Amino acid sequence: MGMTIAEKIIASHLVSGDMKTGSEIALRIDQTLTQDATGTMAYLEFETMGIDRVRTERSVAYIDHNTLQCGFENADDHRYIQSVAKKHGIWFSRPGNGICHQVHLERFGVPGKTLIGSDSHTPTGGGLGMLAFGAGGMDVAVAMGGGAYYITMPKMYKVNLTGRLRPFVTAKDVSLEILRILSVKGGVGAIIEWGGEGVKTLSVPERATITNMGTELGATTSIFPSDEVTRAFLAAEGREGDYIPLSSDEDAHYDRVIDIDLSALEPMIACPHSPDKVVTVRSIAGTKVDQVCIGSCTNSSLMDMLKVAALLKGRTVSPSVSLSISPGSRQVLSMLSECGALNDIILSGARLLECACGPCIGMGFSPNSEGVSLRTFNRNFEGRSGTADARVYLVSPETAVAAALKGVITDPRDLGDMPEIVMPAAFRIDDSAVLAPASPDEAKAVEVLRGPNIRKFPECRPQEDTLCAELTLKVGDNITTDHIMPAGAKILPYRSNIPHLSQFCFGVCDKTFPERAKAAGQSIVVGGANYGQGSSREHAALVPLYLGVRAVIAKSFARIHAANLINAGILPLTFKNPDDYDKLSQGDMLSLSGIYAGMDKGEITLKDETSGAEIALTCAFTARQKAMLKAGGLLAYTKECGEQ
Ligand code: MIC
Ligand code: SF4
Repeated sequence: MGMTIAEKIIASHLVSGDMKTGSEIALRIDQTLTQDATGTMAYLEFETMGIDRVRTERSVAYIDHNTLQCGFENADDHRYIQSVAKKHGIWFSRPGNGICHQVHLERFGVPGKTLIGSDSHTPTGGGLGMLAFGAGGMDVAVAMGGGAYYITMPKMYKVNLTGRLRPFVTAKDVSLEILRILSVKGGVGAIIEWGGEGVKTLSVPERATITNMGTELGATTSIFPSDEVTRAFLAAEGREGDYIPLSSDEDAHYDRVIDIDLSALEPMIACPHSPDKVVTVRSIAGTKVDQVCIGSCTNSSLMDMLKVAALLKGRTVSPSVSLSISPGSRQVLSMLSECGALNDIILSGARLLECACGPCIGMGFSPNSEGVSLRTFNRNFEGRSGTADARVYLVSPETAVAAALKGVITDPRDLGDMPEIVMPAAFRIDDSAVLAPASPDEAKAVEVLRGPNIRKFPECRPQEDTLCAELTLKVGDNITTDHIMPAGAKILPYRSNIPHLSQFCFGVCDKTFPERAKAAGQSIVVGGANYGQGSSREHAALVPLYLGVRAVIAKSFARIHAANLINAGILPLTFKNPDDYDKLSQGDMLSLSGIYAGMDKGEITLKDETSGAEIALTCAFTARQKAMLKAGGLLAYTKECGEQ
């Protein structure tokens, strides 16, 4: 039988395992990326592995999340990452050079290669035909050391595109449409491959918008073929030599096929507070808007920005709207400036922000209270903008501009004709903000610079055979890592300081949790379905670990978060019968005994000592995961068995 694109890349990178859906496979990783908010931890972890130089083909450290620098903390973290990168063979993308996924696509992504990044939107690289995964920092550290990346062999889904997008309908609307169809859980356990005739009509940045938001579907990753469009993009980046063609075989098998006719789509919008609450823009037109933000790793390419500039040209932003624009990279910004489009943006009254994540992760530009904010980003989780009661909607750049001009949600087709945009045949290439690592000889003399904000990560504890602990927090479905370990301008600077971060753990759900968990010494958290969706931040495991959380019991887990829990030595357990969730109450004393035997059997009985209820839990771990839990997490395991 023929193979899908993903299966071909998996087969050529398979280190161990059987490519059978549901089995554990290990992949050789060609490239890694980190960003600063997860990078400090990843490099601290890499350092403890005692390996001099990365063993990947290319590893890049980006600074793009924490660029506000309200105190010394961020600058210290940047300096640490710059020095550790120089010492260990990692390229360093300076602050201001752009958002990791945008810059990686432009300058480093290569079709057919594997990439893991300590950021959940790493699948953006799938727009170029890479097999790219978001992962926890520890997994990235291990991959930098030459170790394999372990995943469960996913199912294969195909989205078959026909037709062509009409004016004012965009790749973002395709992303929102698939979220409407599949929901934030619909991609779990699957790789989503985009194919069909319609693919040829989409540029690489448009494809990257779509693979970027595959993360919101919960998909393991998303990927496009590598074709003439890919070749043209790489050639425009001066990298035609990196091109290889990639397509699926005619008789490749897909577990599910979804058809989308691009010509039939219209502008879409995701309503608060979930990326899958999607309706047509037309259906809620007229809603008053206070703020509009354009940018993020989803929609900050040159094409996005040129369209925005053309629509803003000669017009003025509504007096009741504050509009921010953050181009995705220095390349995008310098090209906007060279062709004069930047001036059209400035003259419209827009506020120009740095080439960084910025408002997307609540680093400034929080909306007014009860404010309505339209954003071209990928996430609109409650509180993520930094304003607890804000209502955030996700839209395309075109819909964003329409709202910024009119002051109310507006179908962008009401703006008249779409100005014609001509894409330059070549991008402006200037890699001076990407610093090369020291040579192996010079590296010895490079000093790694640490500041007082860089603290040790918490000690992982080997899993014992019994656990008796209080249920210190019970939460509902679709809990995101933004609930577990919020970000934002006040908290993000402390990503390398777990003790400080711990005060904010689960702050969105229950501000009293950290104190309660600390007092309990060790405890258990209970969640609903899709627990831990969203970001790849391992802090959502390391901080609960620091607070004594030993197990999380949920109806189901998001992939990266479940891996992060195991990496940190915390037991992720699922209810065999999801209705049993209702039998547990916060404050109950829970006990598990015979954990080792349970792990071998794949099932264990939980005893609620307070109510007397007995509940069957699934603990289906692979041999490697069991060994990791027993050792006390991935780093302890790696040290113990010398695995790399
Ligand atoms: C996000 O979009 O939530 C982030 C910030 O990029 C995270 C990473 C992090 O928490 O540092 C992600 O998506 O992985
Ligand atoms: Fe940055 Fe937002 Fe993209 Fe995360 S989703 S990498 S915060 S731009």
